[in-house]
Amino acid sequence: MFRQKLFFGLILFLLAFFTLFSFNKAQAQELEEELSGRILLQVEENGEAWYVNPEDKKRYFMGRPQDAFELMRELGAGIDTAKLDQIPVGILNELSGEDMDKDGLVDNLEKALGTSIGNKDSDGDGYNDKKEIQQGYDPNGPGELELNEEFARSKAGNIFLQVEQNGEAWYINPQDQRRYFLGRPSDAFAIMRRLGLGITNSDLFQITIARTKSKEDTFSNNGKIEDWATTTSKSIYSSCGDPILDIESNLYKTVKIGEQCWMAENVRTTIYNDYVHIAKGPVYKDSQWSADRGYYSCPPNSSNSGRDCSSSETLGLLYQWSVVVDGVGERGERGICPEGWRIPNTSDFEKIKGQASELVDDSDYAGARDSTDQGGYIDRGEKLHLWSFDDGNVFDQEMVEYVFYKDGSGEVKMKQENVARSDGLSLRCIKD
Ligand SMILES: [Ca+2]
Ligand SMILES: [Ca+2]
Ligand SMILES: [Ca+2]
Ligand SMILES: [Ca+2]
Repeated sequence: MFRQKLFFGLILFLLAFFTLFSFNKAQAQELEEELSGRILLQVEENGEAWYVNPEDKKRYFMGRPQDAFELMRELGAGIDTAKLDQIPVGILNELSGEDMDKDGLVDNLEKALGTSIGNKDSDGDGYNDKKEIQQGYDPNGPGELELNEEFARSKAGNIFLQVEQNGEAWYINPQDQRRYFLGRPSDAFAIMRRLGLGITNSDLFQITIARTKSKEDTFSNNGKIEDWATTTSKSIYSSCGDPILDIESNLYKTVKIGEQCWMAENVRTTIYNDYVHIAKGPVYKDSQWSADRGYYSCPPNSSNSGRDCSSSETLGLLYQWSVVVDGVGERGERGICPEGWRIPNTSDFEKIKGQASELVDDSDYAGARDSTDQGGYIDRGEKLHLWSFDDGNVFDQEMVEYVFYKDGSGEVKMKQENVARSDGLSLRCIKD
């Protein structure tokens, strides 16, 4: 037994040694193939859902219910009803809406299926509509449905839109090769999650991420880009002074100080650069804040609590150290600074000494969360605490921050301090 293990271990080692790259790549391809068309739920995070599109085998982040619904429509392909009818129907309780004739099929599903919404037994053969569909019989006439299992199998994982109807969306679940009606946005989200498969981060990360068109539509739908374009006659970053976009579509003004280009606003993303959500720390004072657990916090609102994120548009969010540096310099540039931007360090800050007022204005003083006070809020409206990318007092595991404030004469000043990793501070990124 031991010998056998040793033997296999040796083979694995040799494989890994000689063909590490292709081996990993093959493994990733196998995984993509296996998970093609599946909905994946990130069990090690907060159950974030991804869809592996069978077309390109890339994973698409499903986001919120409305995002997921738009994504389905974007990735869906038109199909004739005659073709669709060849795929057996799956029925889940997640579908909401009125069921007028109380036959167990909600009205919008019946409309998509072409059965009567006002008659339990559309064809009057003594068997109700739901029963006929579940057992493979034609609810609209005599005999069985003409199902084509091979066709259903070949379309596993696809999303179809009924072109002859109103574009109703269906998902072909790879597990049972049945089609599931996606209904309204909230239904679609619930159904996709219900049919989803839990996955570890390490497996998920092997599948390439796709950037979706709807995500980009969202940018422009928010009007932020147009606003910028019209008010500043500028486009997304090409030179300093242009706005820069983060992974979550937040737009930041930029400012040139000396030779450097800085963000002129505090970072406010709630997702890392690989689309994984950053954990939100407990809202009020909580002992969890005594350690660096990779939390972000809303900035303090006017009542000095973080119960809502209403001030984040102006003040940005507060992050613990490990969020800011997550993966930076190790497994690629995960982090939260946009691509091509980095965390400023002591020498960057020292270069702008005397020009601090060019970097911050009155609306930037977000304060901080103090981990020695269980994450209580301090300095709101008075100070801006920015992370610096340096080791501070190594013995105490402290890091370096720069604190911006106004002195007695109203002049903006900046000073360096040591700070606990577990504190929640603001972040500005600087162009590489
Ligand atoms: Ca019904
Ligand atoms: Ca009916
Ligand atoms: Ca019937
Ligand atoms: Ca029938």
